[in-house]
Amino acid sequence: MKRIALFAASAMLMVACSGGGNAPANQETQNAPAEKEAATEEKAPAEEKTMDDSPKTVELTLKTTGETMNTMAYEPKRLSVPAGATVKLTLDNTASAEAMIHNAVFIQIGKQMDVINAGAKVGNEGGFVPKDHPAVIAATELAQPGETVELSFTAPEKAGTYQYICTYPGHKSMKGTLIVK
Ligand SMILES: [Cu+2]
Repeated sequence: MKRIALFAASAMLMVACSGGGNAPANQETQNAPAEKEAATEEKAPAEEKTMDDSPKTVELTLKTTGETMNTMAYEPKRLSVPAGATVKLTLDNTASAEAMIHNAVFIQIGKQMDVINAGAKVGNEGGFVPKDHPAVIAATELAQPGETVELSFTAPEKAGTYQYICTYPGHKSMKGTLIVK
């Protein structure tokens, strides 16, 4: 009880010193609108997203690493792009071993073997890519060891999980996940 009484006394002193307590009152009214603004700002990005029709462009580099069938892999194994974005992809084949010929084929999830089997029928001249296959979104040319190839494509409009795979014969262990947001 004594503490409360002391506190009240000192509060009254502060009010007296600051000339009627105007300063603290002003601070409170200034703070309140700022908080409201912050709350509105949080909602703004979602609105911008739906209102912004200008297509986004993202530039990505995908490397292929490893010198053997056992170690060959994509780096990174996960890519993320905005839905509907223009994707400018550079596929950098860092290998030097002869058998390390790779591509990157973006596909609907779960269709890896369908696309690989259809690609095998297309053969080397077609880069082992069945371009008209319904599960194929986009595909690079084959990148020879040490070579870099480029691909520009439009990301799916539908957010979700997709895949990228290498359709060169025997390379089914090469796969990555494409996240469309
Ligand atoms: Cu490959």
